[in-house]
Amino acid sequence: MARKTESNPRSLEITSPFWKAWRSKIAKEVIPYQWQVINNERKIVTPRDPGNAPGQEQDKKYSHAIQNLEIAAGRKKGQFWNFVFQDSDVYKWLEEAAFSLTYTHDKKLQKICDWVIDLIGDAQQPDGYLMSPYIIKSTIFKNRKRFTQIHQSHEMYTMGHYIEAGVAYYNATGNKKALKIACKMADCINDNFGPEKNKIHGSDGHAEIELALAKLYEVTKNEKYLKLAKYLVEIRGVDPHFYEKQNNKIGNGSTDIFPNMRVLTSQYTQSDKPLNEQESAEGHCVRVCYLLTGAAHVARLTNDKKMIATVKRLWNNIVNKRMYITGSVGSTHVGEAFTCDYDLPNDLTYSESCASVALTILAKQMMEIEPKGEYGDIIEKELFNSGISGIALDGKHFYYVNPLEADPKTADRNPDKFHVLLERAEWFTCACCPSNIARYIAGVHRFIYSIDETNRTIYAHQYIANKAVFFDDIKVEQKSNFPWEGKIDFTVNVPKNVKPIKFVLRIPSWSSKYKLLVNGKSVITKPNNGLIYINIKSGTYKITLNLDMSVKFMRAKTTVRHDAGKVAVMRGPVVYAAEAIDNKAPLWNYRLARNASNKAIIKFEEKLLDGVTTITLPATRRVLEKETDALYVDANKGIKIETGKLKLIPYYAWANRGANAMLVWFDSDF
Ligand code: FUB
Ligand code: ZN
Repeated sequence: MARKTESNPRSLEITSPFWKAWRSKIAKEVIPYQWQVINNERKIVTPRDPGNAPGQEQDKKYSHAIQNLEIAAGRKKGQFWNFVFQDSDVYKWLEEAAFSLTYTHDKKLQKICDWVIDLIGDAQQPDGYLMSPYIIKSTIFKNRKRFTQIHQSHEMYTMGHYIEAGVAYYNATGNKKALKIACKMADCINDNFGPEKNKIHGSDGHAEIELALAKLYEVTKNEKYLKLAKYLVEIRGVDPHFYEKQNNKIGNGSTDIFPNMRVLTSQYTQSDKPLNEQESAEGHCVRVCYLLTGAAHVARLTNDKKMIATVKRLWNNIVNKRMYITGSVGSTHVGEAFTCDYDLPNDLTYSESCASVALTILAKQMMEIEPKGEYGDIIEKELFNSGISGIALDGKHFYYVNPLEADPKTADRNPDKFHVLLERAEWFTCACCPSNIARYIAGVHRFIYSIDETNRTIYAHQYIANKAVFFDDIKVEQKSNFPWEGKIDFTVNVPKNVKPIKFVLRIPSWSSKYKLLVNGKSVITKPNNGLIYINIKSGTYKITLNLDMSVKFMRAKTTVRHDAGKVAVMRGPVVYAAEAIDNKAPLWNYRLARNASNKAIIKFEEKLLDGVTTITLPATRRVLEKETDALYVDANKGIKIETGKLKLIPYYAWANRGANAMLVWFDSDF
């Protein structure tokens, strides 16, 4: 059966000033920094940990990630340290390095990566298995057999991350060993999991392997991997007590990998029922979004209509009812999870960086199923907001949790906010986010285009300036200073003797007004599902799209309690925030009048926060009352109001100038 597989531009060079700067920061600052951390060359200071606490002693000063693999490979002696999925920090670093090599061609880095591949190859067991704690067998892993507590072990999650890295490294450098290791791992999982009687009938407590196997299929075209991915998507929840039964065989929980995990419901791991029966996105956000990414990918490849409908249903639930305006998800730190529709607290949110990465890759898979503008809209929302708020401008500090409201006074005193940091941290003991954000930015090229070669259609989903070459030597150049300016210039060249193509542009949902010129002539056409289709015959076409970059006040649906009566400010895809460093605290006393957006002063400040466009708005402010004033007063007594200004910066850039209050939603008269 013909499969709708992914196709990529033959080459792509990002020229966008915004993304070029970010990607160069990843190459110059982030990759070397993270390498030092995972290779124990740098002592780290980790903050209070928001995630699950493991049932073993941790070394909070060093990562040990490379060292664990060295011990597993027999190159060094010692015990296993830190989180059970510590190996995945190496794999995500390897993937970010692989993506960076496509634009830096840095031979020195490639040498380190080759060394890492050899190390991984040495640590891998003859049957393909690799998970260092289970190979080293120290601490709580001493008498543990592999795959006996997959609720908590992350074995397939971790190997999935390697498979992704192996595929990326093979694609970037042609290193066959990297791919061979990935295939051996997948073979090992295939030998242990599947419908056959002698195999285990469950999937990892943390989805990831499904999407990784689908990727491995795309590069190898080996049907075995696709079949296994499908099996692992579908087996979850078939027996809702599967994990419980496995856990009970291990003991009463006192020696668990994560002793607190047993009390969580099966919804936490999306295993209360089969995916096709699930009506809403429940449980741990990253798990949900990774699972749906894998499910969407497999469903497209196998043309599984029922699963496509399931993924769409859950996608709609997430983006229409459970997502913050910045694109982040996860309303509670308890279980790092979704709660219920429209429960979107701005200060207590979890909004994990990994969940934003996960929602972006889910959107990418949705877009591959059906090229609608809404998927590109969400990718753009993530990219310019919660996706990059997880990393500091210095490239060496990271957020795990991305709140939309922060207050230094309560941050340290209110235990409900223990997970919210006012400044990004050097690292985390549970370090899933730092390398996830870095691989995301280094791999941003993946989100720009999708291609339907059969129908000779090229979709430009993102306005990230680039030069790309497609099938039949079709060349596209995109020039812009987005997101600060809304003029996007395309040059599309289709060689002579080549059949015509369709070139498709997304009209972002925030830009209902726009102007489109094709070869100087104005084109007036209504977008179809957020997309405009342009027929291109051979020759060179000049296309100019002018998007509406006016300042917009956004409100939430009236079902959202936390944002009632408030507005958030956006310009283009960028959500803005106020910080106390620019404005008189407390920020919650500011009020934006309905017409204030028309009086906005928009300024590109080159020296501020690596160069950002700021917005200054006329605002009123409730005067801060004295300590001696009564706590509650008759409202008829009125309140003193002063007029002033509110200065806003892009949300992603907050907390780069020391700890201070921050706010996204402001009182208004809407
Ligand atoms: O369990 C692996 C990762 O650690 C999850 O994706 C994060 O939420 C953190 O708990
Ligand atoms: Zn994370």
